[in-house]
Amino acid sequence: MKETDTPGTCGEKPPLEQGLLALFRDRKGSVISGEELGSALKVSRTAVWKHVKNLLSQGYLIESVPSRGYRFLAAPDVLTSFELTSGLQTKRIGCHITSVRETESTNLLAFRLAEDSAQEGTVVIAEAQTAGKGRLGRHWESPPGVNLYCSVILRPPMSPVKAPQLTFLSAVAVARAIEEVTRLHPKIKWPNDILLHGQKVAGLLNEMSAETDTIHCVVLGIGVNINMLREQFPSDLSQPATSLFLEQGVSVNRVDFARALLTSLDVLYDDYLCDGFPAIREEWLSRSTVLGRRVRVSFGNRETEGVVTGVDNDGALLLVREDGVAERVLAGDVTIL
Ligand code: BT5
Repeated sequence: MKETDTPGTCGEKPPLEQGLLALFRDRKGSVISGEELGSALKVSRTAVWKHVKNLLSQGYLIESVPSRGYRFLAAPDVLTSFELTSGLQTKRIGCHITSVRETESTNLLAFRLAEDSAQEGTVVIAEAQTAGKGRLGRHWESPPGVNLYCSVILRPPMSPVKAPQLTFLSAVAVARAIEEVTRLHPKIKWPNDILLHGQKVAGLLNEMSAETDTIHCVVLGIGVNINMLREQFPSDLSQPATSLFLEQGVSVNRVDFARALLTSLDVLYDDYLCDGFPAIREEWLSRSTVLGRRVRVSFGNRETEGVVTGVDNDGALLLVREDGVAERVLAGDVTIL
């Protein structure tokens, strides 16, 4: 795995600190003497102590055991590429991680990297967004240090008409990650909301750069409310919202969540490239809040109502209206009636 923390970023670590952390990780829980650490890193014991102090000031918990050495206890819950890549075993997703303290929108930054020929699987993660994007020019509230804001660059060898299928893939990946890290059971609301007890906990914004038959890149934008507090939500949300913390009453380690998400995206994307959309659609439908329900879909000043019978290969919602006419809806906001 490669990692970068671009300038003005979180956790840009000098090689010595990285080396120290790697040694601590290998022997987590045991005491390692300053002498052993120093000779492994080819520096003096005083230099080891100086770097341990630096790590302590960054929030790492390292115990000094008198006349024996140091014991690594825990890493801080910060989304640095260094923390995210340690222990991440994926084929494509996270092959390169850029983590920044703050950016306008991780999707924008990911597009810039993609134009600069970033590899498939490159991930951009920010601790905060100053202009987080929702769909149709809407805003995504992105306070620092509590949530996950990430964008993943894909370059699937397929026609652009299939790109909406990747929104379904990312919805299933988020749902699986939530189930892995918490005891909660999320539901998916077409097209891009993840709900807990009917309230929005995550949103997806997938964007693409393509020509007629070729995808240059797809950017999967994923925002998950992890430890966000009630008072951090704006009062004018279009639908009720929540966070994992608010639903389970216990905070969630964001690094663990991010690793679980990147891993589930990796597995699903690999399956998708081999076997196509059917299995993802099945899982999506089994987690859907709308299947079999009467809904209203609005798009601009157009509205339609009907009972949901499924989704098709283009990601369109299939409805049967009250007059028995079947409809295919490609975009819009759903209200369950
Ligand atoms: C979405 O749009 O749900 C897509 C959100 C995608 C955010 C991620 S974060 C990483 C990546 N980088 C970006 O810049 N974006 C992506 P939409 O369905 O249009 O929902 C937007 C609406 O949700 C807003 O108009 C608000 O009413 C509400 N909202 C805003 N912030 C929210 C939050 N943190 N949690 C829940 N609801 C929110």
